[in-house]
Amino acid sequence: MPSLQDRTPQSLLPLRAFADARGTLVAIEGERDLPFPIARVYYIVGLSGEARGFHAHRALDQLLVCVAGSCRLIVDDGIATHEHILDRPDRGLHVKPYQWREMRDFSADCVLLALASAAYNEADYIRDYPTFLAEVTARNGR
Ligand code: T46
Repeated sequence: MPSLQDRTPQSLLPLRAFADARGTLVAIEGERDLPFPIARVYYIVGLSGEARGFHAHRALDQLLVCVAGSCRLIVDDGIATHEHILDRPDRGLHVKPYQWREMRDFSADCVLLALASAAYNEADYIRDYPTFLAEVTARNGR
């Protein structure tokens, strides 16, 4: 069985925000603000409204931040599913290995930033839900 901690719904991680009369600067350092190094940055823009994701990663950790606009993130660990609204540039969600994710309900101005722990590797993706469940079940020894 997964540990209790693994099964606890994730809360959004507060990020270091420096606000003054000019605006707000948000700083994120790998291994300081996040429990993993940052090896890759990508962002998703121009969203059509079609949902994205529908996969899990075997080893990748990521922090997802809606730096503009909002979206809904659905995270499924094979046991429970949790929904999160990302709508603040100073809050991020740590999405961990073996968490199936779906992103939906993007606002027209949504910019979704991802900070990832490793370089892009298609072999790290599980894009088939039955395979995801089988691997999670095997990992959990169920
Ligand atoms: C994730 C969610 C939150 C690359 O060539 N390099 C990259 O670093 C990435 C992330 C993607 N790609 C290519 C692979 C595909 O041909 O970009 C194309 C679109 O990727 P994908 O369909 O995987 O996009 P999403 O939005 O479904 O998923 C992405 C990330 O891939 C994924 O790791 O967790 O955002």
